[in-house]
Amino acid sequence: MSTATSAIESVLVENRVFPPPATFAAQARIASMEQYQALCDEAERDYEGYWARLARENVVWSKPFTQVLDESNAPFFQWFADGELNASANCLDKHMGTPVEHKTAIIFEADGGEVTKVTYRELLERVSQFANGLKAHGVQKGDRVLIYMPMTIEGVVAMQACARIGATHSVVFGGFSAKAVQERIVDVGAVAVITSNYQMRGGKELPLKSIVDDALALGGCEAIKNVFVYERTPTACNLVAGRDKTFGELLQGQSKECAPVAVGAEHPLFILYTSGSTGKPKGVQHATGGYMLWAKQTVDWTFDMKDSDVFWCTADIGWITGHTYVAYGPLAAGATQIVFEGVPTFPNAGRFWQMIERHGCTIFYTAPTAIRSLIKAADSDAAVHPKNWDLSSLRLLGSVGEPINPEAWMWYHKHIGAERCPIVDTFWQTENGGHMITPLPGATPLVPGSCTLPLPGITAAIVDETGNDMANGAGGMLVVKKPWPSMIRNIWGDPERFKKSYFPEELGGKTYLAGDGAVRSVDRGYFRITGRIDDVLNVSGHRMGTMEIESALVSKTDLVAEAAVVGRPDDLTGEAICAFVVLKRPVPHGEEAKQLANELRNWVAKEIGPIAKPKDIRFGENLPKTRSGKIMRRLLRSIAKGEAITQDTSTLENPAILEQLAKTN
Ligand code: 6R9
Repeated sequence: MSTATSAIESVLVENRVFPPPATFAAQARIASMEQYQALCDEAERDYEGYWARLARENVVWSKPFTQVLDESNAPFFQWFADGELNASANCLDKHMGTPVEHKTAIIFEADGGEVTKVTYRELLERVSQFANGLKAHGVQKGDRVLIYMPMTIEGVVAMQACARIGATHSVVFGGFSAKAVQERIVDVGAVAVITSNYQMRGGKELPLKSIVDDALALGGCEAIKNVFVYERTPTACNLVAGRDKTFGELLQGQSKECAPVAVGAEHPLFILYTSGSTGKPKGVQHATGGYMLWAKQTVDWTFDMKDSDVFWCTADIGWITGHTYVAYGPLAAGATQIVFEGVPTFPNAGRFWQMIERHGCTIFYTAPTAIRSLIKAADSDAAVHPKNWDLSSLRLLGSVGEPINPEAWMWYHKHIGAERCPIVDTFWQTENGGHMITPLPGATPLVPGSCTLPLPGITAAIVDETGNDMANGAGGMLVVKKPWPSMIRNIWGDPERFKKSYFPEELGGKTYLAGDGAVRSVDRGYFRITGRIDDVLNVSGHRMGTMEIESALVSKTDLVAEAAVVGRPDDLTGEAICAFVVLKRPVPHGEEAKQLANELRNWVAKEIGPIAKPKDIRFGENLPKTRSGKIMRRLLRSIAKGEAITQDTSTLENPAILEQLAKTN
């Protein structure tokens, strides 16, 4: 926590304010700041009563709860613990017999442009059939299932089918390596893997199944009894007799009806791995009841979802945003949504805009890194500028994953939103389950670069190292003072780490520590996130632990003696990964340095995944260390940025090393 102060920046002077357009407010669920305030007041007056009301309104309970918040084993909080429900029934069954039954649930656009649509009824049948297939292969309530799938309807079906039978899914993003898949299989104790032969990205057929094969061959995965393989493309893949079954075999003869299994509200719906500041990725465990409540409620509030909307969240199901705002929330809200398999730049950087036009998208939710890369593309090639497409169907825009810089915000507002669509800059984390701090599009006046105010009931605050509230204008650590229903329940298999990471003793042991720095504006008290205060980087909206990358580098034992990884600001990706490496051989230069840097990049891609490849690798004969042997990361951060070192270096054991590292090899 001592690094908190380093992230504190001066208050952004941002005078532009964009009140909600009158036409938007006129039809919005929450249509004024008075209505917002009334909800905040309700939560403050009767915290449990407020959440109980929302839980009754947003969730279909097969057994109603009588308890609301249980703090007896804090910070292992429980919500609605004696209630029972099924997440899949809350997304599908509840719409049967209503006008939503025959409404389009998913408009799927494949990488190559083919479009497939499914209605809620069809989706229910596919999920049920899949669930029956899983049961027939011995997958049971409480089992963990690892999902390693491309963005497809089948990916959503696989998640929903697990939820339907009470199995806990753990989705791994398709960009992770065999080693990363294996570590997650072992940590989560999975009994089955659901994967695809290939995935299509940018016109290329990329293997997934063979990565699963490699993962299983790494050992420790003996609990895996079945690997179910979606045949996304006609290209054959290796199938191990007895263990591997195609989806055709899985679904063969299975009924399209399957009664949803009621689970307790605290039953783990999923475990999703995310990077932390130390050690291995953490398995973030979410509970069924509280998560479903917030997934549904935030879709209605933040996105003001209407029956006529065509919603598009571009996040992959391998990330939390793809869980809450693709696989669960929009379905629970009965929305029509677009699911996209491909990448924003294929066949060209106009793809997103073309798809918005083609499908009449009304609400578009993406990451700042995508916006920045499409701005760059539009600036250099008029043919992919959004003005070439009719974007008039849009009524609301959203941003997620990292701070959005005011320039990108303004471009998004002008060129995509035609100065007509509010932008919801939604701050939240894997651990939060759903939106935490975000504008409400019909109520909140917007300020570019600010996620504005916490949702009603979310007790976000900014404090110093001992938990004292900071005045507006003074930066500090972002915390949430009271538990909320969709919060992380545990780190799978590591309760001690859970307590230490999120509920530190210094803050009293019950306050949730987000790991981000933040500051509230003097005039409005609006929150602005200043970035992580721990050793977590945010590269293109993907969370990466510096320690994780360091461990990957030093595991190349024939070459690497020591490594330190820091982030530096990057115009496109937000942050870029910089590695400082000490080799077990003399410091290389020129071609040799380039070639070794590439070798190390590929090594990291193999150990973690291509998303973790360092952008810069610098070699030195040592790292800057204190006399007690601690690596001085703040100096490395300055070097990575290309800044002159102005900090005090008198405690350094080896000050000469700074000069060497500052030179590129
Ligand atoms: C949903 C998601 C969480 C970290 C979080 C913060 C950053 C996310 C943000 C934002 C500023 C926003 N972050 N949304 N920073 N403004 N609107 O991204 O979850 O992958 O766990 O990342 O992302 O640093 O701590 P996750």
